[in-house]
Amino acid sequence: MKLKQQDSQIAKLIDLETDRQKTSLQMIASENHCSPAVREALGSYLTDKYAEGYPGKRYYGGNQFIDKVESLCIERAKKLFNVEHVNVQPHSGSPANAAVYVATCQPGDAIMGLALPMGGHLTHGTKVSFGGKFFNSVQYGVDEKSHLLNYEEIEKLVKEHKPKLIWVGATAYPRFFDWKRLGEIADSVGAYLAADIAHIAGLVAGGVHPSPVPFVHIVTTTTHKTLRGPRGGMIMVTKKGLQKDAELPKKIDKAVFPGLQGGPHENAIAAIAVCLKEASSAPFKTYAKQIVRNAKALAEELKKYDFNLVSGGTDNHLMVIDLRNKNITGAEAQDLLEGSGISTNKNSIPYDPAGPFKPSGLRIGTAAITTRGMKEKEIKQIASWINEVISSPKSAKKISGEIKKFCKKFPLPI
Ligand code: DSN
Repeated sequence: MKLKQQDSQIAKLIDLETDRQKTSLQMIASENHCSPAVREALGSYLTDKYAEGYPGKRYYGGNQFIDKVESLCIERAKKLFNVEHVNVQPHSGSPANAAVYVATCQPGDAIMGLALPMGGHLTHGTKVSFGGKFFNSVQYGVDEKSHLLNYEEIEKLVKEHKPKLIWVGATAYPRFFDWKRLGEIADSVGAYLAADIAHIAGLVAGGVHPSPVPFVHIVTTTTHKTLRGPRGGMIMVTKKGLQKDAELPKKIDKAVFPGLQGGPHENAIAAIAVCLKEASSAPFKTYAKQIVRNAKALAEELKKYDFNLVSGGTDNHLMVIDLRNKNITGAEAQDLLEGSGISTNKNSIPYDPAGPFKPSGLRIGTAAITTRGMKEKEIKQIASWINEVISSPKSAKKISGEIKKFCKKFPLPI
């Protein structure tokens, strides 16, 4: 029976959400629209199968095809990111990062990561998350003026605390990372260096963001942001990681299963495999390039309207607007834009005087609108809408009508 007949309430809500996505602009930097092929794999019969264990070593029968799916996914990830070992079972980014802690640290060990209010991720040692609860978490920040990672501070803290594990990665950092320098800093105390490339994985795959692979031991990622797959996570071990610790692949696999998870979501793994095939193609490289072009174009347009950007611009798919000169909070701007059909999220700016609940910033990304085929010309229009809504809130309703019309020209992948 089809969903509509079986459960009209959920069918209706799915229709409404689909319509919301179709008729508005998704500019939350961590979101994207995956392909119909990815969605087909995700909705396949593979969701019915239990496959605890790994290819060739399962705790259930009937995994002859599942093994092939998971192995293919692993091989595609190894080739795309040029790494030695991949675990594709983490249900998402946080479980992937949890497994890295379990594989490399003991409770109470010193670990380091970029502080959340500076653009870092919850799992990189924030007090309220497992990294901060179970480990001795030392947080580093960005330079107050340039908003770039404060490499001198990182080096000083690393020498002082000798962490077992150092996280590099972010949810709201618009600039490249100096992977080489970070590698040298981690090596100086023998720490594991883990790059969390969740936001930039598609850009790394597309060759428009430097890859951390030669300089770090471990790479984690989600699969649904710029990589444009289903919701999921991966943990990769690099050649440098193997040289540091030949047991690392085994430790990571054991940490994921049986350490933290039971049955893997093989439908999601099949969908990740599809997305990795897509991300290896020439059109994906063009897509990744366009994401960055669009982000740079948006940053320049916004600056013309006197918006201040954290670090002054962007190298990747996102930017963070410092709204203080516009006399509006991030939450207010988010709500106003939402009402006009532009979906973004409030975000702290570095050294935010307003605190995390009413932050002064707004994070905007271009991955999803680029998937819909929007380019520099459309970016000009979007920037002008953003400016109009924020400087004249009454215009939100009128703009929402314009955006609905505009969106019709840029359908979601069908
Ligand atoms: N929640 C993701 C983001 O929005 O960046 C990170 O996990």
